[in-house]
Amino acid sequence: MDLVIKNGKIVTATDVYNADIGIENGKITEIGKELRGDETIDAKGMIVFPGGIDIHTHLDMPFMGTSSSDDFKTGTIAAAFGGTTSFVDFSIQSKGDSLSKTVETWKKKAEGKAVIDYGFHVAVTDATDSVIEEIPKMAKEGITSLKLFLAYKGSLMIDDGGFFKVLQKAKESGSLVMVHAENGDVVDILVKKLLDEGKTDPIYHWESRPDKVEGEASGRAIALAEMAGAPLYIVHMTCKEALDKVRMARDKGLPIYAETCPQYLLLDKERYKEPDFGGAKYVMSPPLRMENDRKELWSGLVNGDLQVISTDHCPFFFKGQKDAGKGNFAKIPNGAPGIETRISLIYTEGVLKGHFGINKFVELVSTNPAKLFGMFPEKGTIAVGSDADIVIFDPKKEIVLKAENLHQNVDYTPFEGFKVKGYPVKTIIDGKIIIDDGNFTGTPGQGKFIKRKTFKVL
Ligand code: DUC
Ligand code: ZN
Ligand code: ZN
Repeated sequence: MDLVIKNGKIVTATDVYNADIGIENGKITEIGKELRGDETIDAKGMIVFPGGIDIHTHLDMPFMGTSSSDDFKTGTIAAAFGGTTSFVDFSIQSKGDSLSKTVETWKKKAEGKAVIDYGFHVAVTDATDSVIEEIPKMAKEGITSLKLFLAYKGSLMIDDGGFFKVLQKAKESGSLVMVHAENGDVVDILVKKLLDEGKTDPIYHWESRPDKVEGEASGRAIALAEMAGAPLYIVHMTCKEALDKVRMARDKGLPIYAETCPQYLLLDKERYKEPDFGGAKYVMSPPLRMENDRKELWSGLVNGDLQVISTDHCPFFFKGQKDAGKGNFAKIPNGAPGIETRISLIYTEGVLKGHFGINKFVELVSTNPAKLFGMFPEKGTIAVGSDADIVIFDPKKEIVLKAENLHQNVDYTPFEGFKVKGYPVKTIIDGKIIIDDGNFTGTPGQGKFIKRKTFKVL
């Protein structure tokens, strides 16, 4: 065997046990006792779990007059430091472009740069008949999820007719439709009203996107999916108003899924009041919510109404990018970084603070994303035959998160000063150690495109 991980405690979504893992040609070939290989890692005292899978990222994305600041090299190195070994990024259709061209554009961004494995969703912003007809071809090429925005009027937003047509075709093709659920028409009116009243600070971003805007759009998206007989995945859920819609749908037995992100679990709207334009760091859509919403999200994870924790990693520099919105909150590029901090934050805040156990943690950050997005069982678990994408995690390692110590290409983290206990010390991708006790040992371009399978119910 090429590599053996010895003496670790293996954790999957279902099991916890002590065993060695044998790896050959990038795959797990044996799990047992007393295994021997050319190279050995002693994982005594460590937790060994399947690499994190982040199915919601925006690397090198043109948006709001600028581009997200991590490209496929910096963003994936940061991901690997944080224990994420695969991700699915959003390729976003420019109006007039075909879906094939869209995905090709994003593949070029990744090639030669990504250090972890990657897939793409395709975001449909212009649902013409020819674009709808491309959906089955996309699915055959491994692009088995589509994204629609019900917000960002005048740029990314799609109308209900376009949304419905995509849902119908996706169902036929075995693809999963993902939706950014905020009512873009209402947001547009509220933004104009606030600006007319001279309300320009970052806090008014929050006021322009109330929780009912998300609740309404979530309920509408679910109703359209039900009418099309299609499954639906709602991204970055933030609040009770929206979660209640998912709860009702799932109680009816509908295949409705939703994710949340660390920022919505751990931060709230008070952040928008940070002085010196500091609130701009948290300008993302949907916005941070109230304390009670955070509680509801934790309970949604525990009860299974939310199945995934992803990041919506979409970084912009505070100095040089976010400041485009000084004097007009609507010009602050929406988004925040998080690809590097997800795993450790959720272990600390979710497992150590007693919200859920370690199997559930693995399920939320790796196994469920792999299952819902057509990557299981090659990814998302530790089993014979699976890809050797593995994290060796020191449960005793304590770190205070600071932007200056992270690898994301951005000058802040929304989690500055958060104390975490438990941190990845080695990250293995395809059987290769690419993070080795704080050092990057991988090669840009080693990450491979993941041709994903069609959708299966969870
Ligand atoms: N929300 C963000 O905050 N950034 C990128 C896109 C999105 O929907
Ligand atoms: Zn979104
Ligand atoms: Zn997003």
